[in-house]
Amino acid sequence: MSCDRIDEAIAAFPIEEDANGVVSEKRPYGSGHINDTFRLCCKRPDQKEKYFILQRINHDIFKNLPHLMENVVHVTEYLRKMIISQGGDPDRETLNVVKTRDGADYFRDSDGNYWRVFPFIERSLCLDMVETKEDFYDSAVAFGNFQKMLADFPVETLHETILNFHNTPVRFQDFKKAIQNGDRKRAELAAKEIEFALAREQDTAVLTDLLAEGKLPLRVTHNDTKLNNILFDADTREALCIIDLDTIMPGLSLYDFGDSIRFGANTGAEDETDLDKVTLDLDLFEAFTRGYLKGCAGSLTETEVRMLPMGAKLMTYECGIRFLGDFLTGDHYFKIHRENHNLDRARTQFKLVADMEEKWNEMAAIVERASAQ
Ligand code: ADP
Ligand code: GN1
Ligand code: MG
Repeated sequence: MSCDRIDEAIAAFPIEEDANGVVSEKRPYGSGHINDTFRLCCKRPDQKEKYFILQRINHDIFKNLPHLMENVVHVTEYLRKMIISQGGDPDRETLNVVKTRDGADYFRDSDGNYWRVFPFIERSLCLDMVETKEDFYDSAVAFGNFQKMLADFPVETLHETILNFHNTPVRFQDFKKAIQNGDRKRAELAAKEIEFALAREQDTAVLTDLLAEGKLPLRVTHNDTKLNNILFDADTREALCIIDLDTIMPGLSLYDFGDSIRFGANTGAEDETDLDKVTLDLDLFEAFTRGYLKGCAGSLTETEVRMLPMGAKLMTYECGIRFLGDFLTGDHYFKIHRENHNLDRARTQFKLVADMEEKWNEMAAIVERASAQ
């Protein structure tokens, strides 16, 4: 990752004054697939350290940075007030945007890159895989509660940062274009996966059709609810703060539920190469379902609840065709760290979809039991 302009970016924010120290370390941080994230350490005269997150926002993917940052600021300020009114700690329970010296929400460097800064939420943990069922349950309560907190947010003020982000039929069309225009050799290597994906076209419109028919409500949703987009309190191990707010947009609750299951209820990693390790853990599915219903506190409609398994399957399938489409067209969207990385990722998603299809009745029974309580 090139970070030529990182010093120019650091200088644009008053972080040394805020921290009363000097930036003594800057290092790449986290395992996000989209932005370039750095952790900055400021050392004070008394040797104490204060950290910040500096991010170069991916403007190939997010085309309108002012709109994106307007969403993030608007939502975090809204959450901040709500957390204060509920007696919580607004410096730990939501992200807070650090303004530039000029009072702006982001900085544009001389190469045209966009940067932003958040105070680093200290004494927190970020997990790339579920370690305990309790953690996953807590994350579910937090994501459900997040949606509930934003229930009265003025949705008309939110910009759509990526059009049709979870519109699976549109994603399917994009995938077909990727097959047509993509690399022939890669398509041969992925022939089985392409066949798997094409065979499921009939599923793609289930949720968007229900939305169009008015049978599912549009809500303010996060849209990228994987486990490493939530921080846990390192002391209490409770879910603390939901991060990565770039895709907050009007959406379906099923997107948030489904994406969490896709990532967290997988017994293997998102890029596991041994597919025998990749299955849907029904215990984790149950824990997340219970937690999410609790966090949403009765706000989900009967149809939303009934569609939870479909949310899980479609979000997993959709992510699979996105990874595979990116593989076929040369890996320009998701960061990769090895050859065929996006193909490996697509394979895990499709293995998980196949396992969900086998466990469909059990998933439905779990949802029914959880919602009856
Ligand atoms: P991406 O869009 O690339 O996934 P994220 O906003 O999710 O970027 O940030 C990447 C990682 O950086 C997160 O998974 C988390 O580990 C860490 N992170 C981001 N913001 C904070 C913060 N304010 N405090 C602590 N860690 C953070
Ligand atoms: C990306 O930014 P990150 O790594 O949290 C992607 C999600 C995918 C996810 C797959 C803006 O999330 O949609 O589900 O990778 N974010 C964007 O791990 O496309
Ligand atoms: Mg992230």
